[in-house]
Amino acid sequence: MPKKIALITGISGQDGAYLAKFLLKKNYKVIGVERRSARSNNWRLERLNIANKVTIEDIDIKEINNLIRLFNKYKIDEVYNLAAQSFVHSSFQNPIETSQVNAIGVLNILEIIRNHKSKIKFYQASTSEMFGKHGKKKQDEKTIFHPRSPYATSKTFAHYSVQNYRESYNLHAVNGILFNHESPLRGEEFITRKITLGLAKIYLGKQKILKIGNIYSKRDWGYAEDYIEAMWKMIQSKKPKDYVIATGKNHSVKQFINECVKILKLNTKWIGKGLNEKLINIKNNRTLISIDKKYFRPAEVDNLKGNYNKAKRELKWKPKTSFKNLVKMMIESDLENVKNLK
Ligand code: NAP
Ligand code: G4F
Repeated sequence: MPKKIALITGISGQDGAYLAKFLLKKNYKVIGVERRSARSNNWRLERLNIANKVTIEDIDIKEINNLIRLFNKYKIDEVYNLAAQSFVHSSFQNPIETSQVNAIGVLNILEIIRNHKSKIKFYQASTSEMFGKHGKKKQDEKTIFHPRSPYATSKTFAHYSVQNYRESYNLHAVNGILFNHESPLRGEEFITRKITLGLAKIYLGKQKILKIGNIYSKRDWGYAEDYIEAMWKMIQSKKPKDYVIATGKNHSVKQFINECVKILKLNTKWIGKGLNEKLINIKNNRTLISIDKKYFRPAEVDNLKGNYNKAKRELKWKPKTSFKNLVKMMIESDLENVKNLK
């Protein structure tokens, strides 16, 4: 039987790299879409030892003509659209670029699939950020969206576009509403990795202080590799539907820091309030973490916690990695990274 062909946009990102590894194991031929850049950004594929096992095509998903040529070049079975300007903070500074990629980029691909003769399955990387100011204890597929950033509004446009193409043109298109998922391959700008890398550097004497924003916002943090399996299961199901993927538990940024401190066995305490709150080293009174206004967002999503019951029931999916193990895995990986820094 010929190999199934999967197209992953955003293959150089955290999820793209893990998904490529997962699909290669399942014997897919993997085509990866990457934006051309002066420096190679394939470090994640290299870390996973799969850089030479995937075919890379240099394409920006904002450019429909190049995408059309790509879909004519390969007989694609499944598309996983993970490409995005995925950093919420940046989306406030670059709302138009964010929307061109996250909203119009998705429409470009949906249009191509609609016009294609063969049945191509489509997965869209939707997000819990769409829930925003939700007012619910837990969020599920029926929770009303209240997006709070240009990132979230652009993703909400894409989410509804997927539903609309499914209903209008019978596309096999699904939205995975994934809550935050992290790993040692997470980008350094996101808070979990910023903390694990920052504290690893402080622990090993390579940095003095870490400055961050709102430590009281809460996220439902899961492990990226667990969530990749859910993407694949979603696209395999006979009837295309949307699913929430989460752990059902959440923690604040402060709790994430406290867990790291525990693993590193640092003797610390929090002092002060508001912008003056800081984490200090009890031994020498030195500040390890302080608050900087510049990392606050014009509008915050205070609290996210997902209800993944539908995925559990229909896809037989559930998260495997606990919060504690996730933090441990990330801090241990960053201690190694920092030790190897030149
Ligand atoms: P990520 O590490 O930031 O990866 C995003 C990828 O998109 C990168 O490879 C980036 O390429 C690529 N990209 C950006 N703009 C592009 C463009 N115009 N054309 C082609 N490629 C482009 O994000 P991630 O954490 O793996 O997340 C994957 C997807 O899931 C994203 O759509 C994100 O919004 C969504 N999501 C993530 C989470 C999470 O917690 N991780 C949760 C819910 C949803 P460069 O390397 O060139 O920048
Ligand atoms: O790690 P974050 O930047 O992730 P955020 O904004 O929740 O978005 C991530 O998860 C979404 C799923 O819900 C994805 F769709 C999206 O692509 C991305 O992967 O921030 C998490 C929280 C926020 O409340 C932020 O205000 O941490 C708070 N935070 C506090 N100090 C900080 C900082 N975030 C960052 N990045 N940097 C800080 O210094």
